[in-house]
Amino acid sequence: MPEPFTGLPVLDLRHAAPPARWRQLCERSFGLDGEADQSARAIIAQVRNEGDPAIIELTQRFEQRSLTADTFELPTARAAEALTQLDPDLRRALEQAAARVRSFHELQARALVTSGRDTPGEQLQSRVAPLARVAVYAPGGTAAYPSSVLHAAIPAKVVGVDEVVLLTPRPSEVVLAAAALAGVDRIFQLGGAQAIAAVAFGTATVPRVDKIVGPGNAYVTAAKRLVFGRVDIDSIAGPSEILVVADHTADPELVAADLISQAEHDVLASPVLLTSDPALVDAVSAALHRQLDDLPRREIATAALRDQGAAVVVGSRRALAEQADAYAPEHLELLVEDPAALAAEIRRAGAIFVGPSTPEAAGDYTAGPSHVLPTAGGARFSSPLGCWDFVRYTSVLALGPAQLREQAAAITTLARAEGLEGHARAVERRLKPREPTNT
Ligand code: HSO
Ligand code: ZN
Repeated sequence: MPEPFTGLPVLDLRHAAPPARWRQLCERSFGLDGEADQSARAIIAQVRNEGDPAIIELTQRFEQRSLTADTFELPTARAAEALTQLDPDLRRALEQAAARVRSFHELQARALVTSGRDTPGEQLQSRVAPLARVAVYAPGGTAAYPSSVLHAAIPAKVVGVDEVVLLTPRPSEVVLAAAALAGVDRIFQLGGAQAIAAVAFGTATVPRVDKIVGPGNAYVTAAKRLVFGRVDIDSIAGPSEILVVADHTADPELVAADLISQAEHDVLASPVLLTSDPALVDAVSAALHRQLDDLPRREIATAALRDQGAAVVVGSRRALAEQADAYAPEHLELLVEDPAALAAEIRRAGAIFVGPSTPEAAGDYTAGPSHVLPTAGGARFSSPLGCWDFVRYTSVLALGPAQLREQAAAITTLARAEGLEGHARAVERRLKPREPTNT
C-alpha cells in the first residue's frame, strides 16, 4: 500500500535563509539518464548500419511486435477511416480543439516574415521558409495523447511544411483520427529510439527528416539528444510541472483541482503551490485530500504531490513574481487579485494561465497555444512549440557596385588585419577596371 497523502510539505521563504529544498527545485534540470543514453547510442548505431532490418529486430525485441518493412507505414486512408468511425462526441471535441489550435497558429505565423532592406542598390534579407519534412513523435501506451498530435502537427502544417511524418508505436484509433484532423502526411507505426534513429538517418523505407518534435520516454529523449546536429529537435521534455500562484482571493478547491490535473500525469510530475497567504496552505491540503479520494489516477497523483509537491509561502505580492521567475515553470497559473497585472511582471514561464476561468486543462486541449512547452527550467531560454519551430531563415545579400565600393576599404583593412590577403584581393579585383585579356 503506498503512503497516503498527508499534506503538501511547506517551504517558508519569509525568513532570512530560503530553505535549501526551494533552491534545489529552482535549479532542477533534466539530467541525462546514463542507462537510456547508452542503450540509445547502441540502437542508433544499429539502425544507421543496418537500416530496416534493425528496426524490425529492435521492434520485436523491445515491443514484441512483428513488423515487416512494408508494414512500417500505415496508409493515411486508415487515419481518415478512424476519424469517420470515431464516437461523434469525441470527434466534435477533437474538431473544436483542432480548429482553435489552427486559428491561433495562423495568427502566430503572421509574425514570421521575410525582413530586411530591399532597395535598388542593395538587398539584405532574412528570408523565411518552412522546413521540408518533420517528424512528430507521439508515445504509445498510457501517454498516447491525441491532443499532443494536434498540438505538434498543426503548427507545422500551418507554416507549410511539405511533409509531416507521425511516429507512433501501436497507434490508437483516436490518435489516428487526430492525425487525420491535423493533416499529417505520413504515419509510421514505429517507436522508441529506433524510430528516432530511422528518421534522423533515413532507411530504405523511412524518410529522413529535418526536425523531430514531441515528447517521448527516456530512450526517445536520449536518442533525440544524440541525433541533434544531424537533425534539429525541439526542446528536451522532462516530467510535467505546474506552479499555481495564489493569494487570499483564491478558491482552495480550484487550486487543489489544478495541482491534481498536472499531478495525475506522472509520479514525477511537479505540482507546486506558491502563495502569499499562509492560511491557504492547510485549506489546499485538505481540498487535495478530499479530491484525491475518488480520482481514478489517485495513486499517481498522490505520489507526485507527496514526493515532488510543495507549498511555498512568501511575504508579498512582489515576491510571488520573483519566485515564479526563479522557478521558471512549464505551466504557471495565477489565481490572485488582478492576475493580468501579475502576468505582465513574469518573464520566465512556458505558458501563463491568467485568472480562475483559465485552468491549465483548457490549455492542454482547446485554448489554442501548443501544450508542448519547455520543462525543467527550460523556460529560461526556450519557448513553447510554435510556428517558429517549423521555419528557418536564410540571409540573402545582394550589393550593387557602389555599395561594395563604399565598404571596400573597411573590408580590405579588416581582412589584412586577420592575415587573410585572399579576402582583400577578392574585393580589390572587383574595383579595378577590367584589363583586356589576350587569348
Ligand atoms: N499537460 C500536458 C499535456 C497534456 N495534458 C496532454 C493532457 N493531455 C503537458 O504538460
Ligand atoms: Zn495535462
